Amino acid sequence: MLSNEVAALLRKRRYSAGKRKPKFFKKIVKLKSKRRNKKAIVVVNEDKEEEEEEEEEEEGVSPLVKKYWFQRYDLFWRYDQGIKMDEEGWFSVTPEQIAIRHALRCGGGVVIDGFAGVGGNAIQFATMCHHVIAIDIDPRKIALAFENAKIYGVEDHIEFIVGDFFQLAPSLKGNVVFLSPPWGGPEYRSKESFTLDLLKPKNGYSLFQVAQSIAPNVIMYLPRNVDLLQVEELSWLSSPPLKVEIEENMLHGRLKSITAYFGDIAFSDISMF
Ligand code: MGP
Ligand code: SAH
Repeated sequence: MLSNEVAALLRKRRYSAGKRKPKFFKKIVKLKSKRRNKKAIVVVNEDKEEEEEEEEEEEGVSPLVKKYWFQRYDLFWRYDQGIKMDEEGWFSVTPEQIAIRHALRCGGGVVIDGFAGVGGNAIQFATMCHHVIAIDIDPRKIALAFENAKIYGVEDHIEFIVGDFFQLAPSLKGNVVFLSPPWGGPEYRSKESFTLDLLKPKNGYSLFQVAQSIAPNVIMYLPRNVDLLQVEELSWLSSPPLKVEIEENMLHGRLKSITAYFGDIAFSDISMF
């Protein structure tokens, strides 16, 4: 059903664009059906010159962003309705199905998204009728998140704040703090084991302790190669130790990332508040 709808969207785009050659359309459909077994790039390279020309012309994507652009409907199902990203947004945004899962787990109340980026998570929290406080240090990210939230019709459910999460923390209170900080770029994958000191702008221990001062429940979105023992140890930073649940986020049969739930939200069903 998903792939039919994507194909329909692509068809619609092709017809409305008018200038597209049927060949391009055919290639993209082929790409959609093959991308899960990683043959997508091979298909594109059959006619690399034309494909790159089309992408640059229509999307302005850089080589770094290209692979994420191919995943655009996984990132935002409504991508074609005007979703806007910057480079960091492309490689950091939480894929929509994973963000929905996070939002379902919260159940209700006030959710503080301390590192909101272009809004991938904040939008889904708001869609589930939570009151959301979305913070990002980069004003451009907040502007993009606001525009993207409008596409999902949830901009009025989100309080957007430009600021440093660590500086704002003493003035914040909520039910859940959601943390998806920078991991140091896509190079995070080169580490055999991603230790919590590699998180930016502060290490995972400081980050977790600050979050705990705001809310009894903390969710951390982490690299798939994160040191799981260290993640579990975070729960020992409070007394008595918090419950902790670690979830592997699979997308199209591949491990994308890890989510750790701390507090009563761990092992909870969807309506805890
Ligand atoms: P990825 O490993 O860069 O992509 O990021 P992919 O497609 O799994 O790469 P492949 O070549 O191994 O197939 C996977 C997911 O991690 C992204 O979709 C983001 O949700 C998340 N992510 C990646 N980075 C670099 C960050 C980051 O710095 N911060 C946050 N919060 N999330 C990130
Ligand atoms: N979950 C987001 C992606 C977050 S990427 C999404 O789905 O769209 C991490 C974000 O943290 C970046 O946008 C970066 O600007 C922001 N950031 C970095 N340092 C910060 C700080 N000290 N306070 C708040 N935001 C910060």
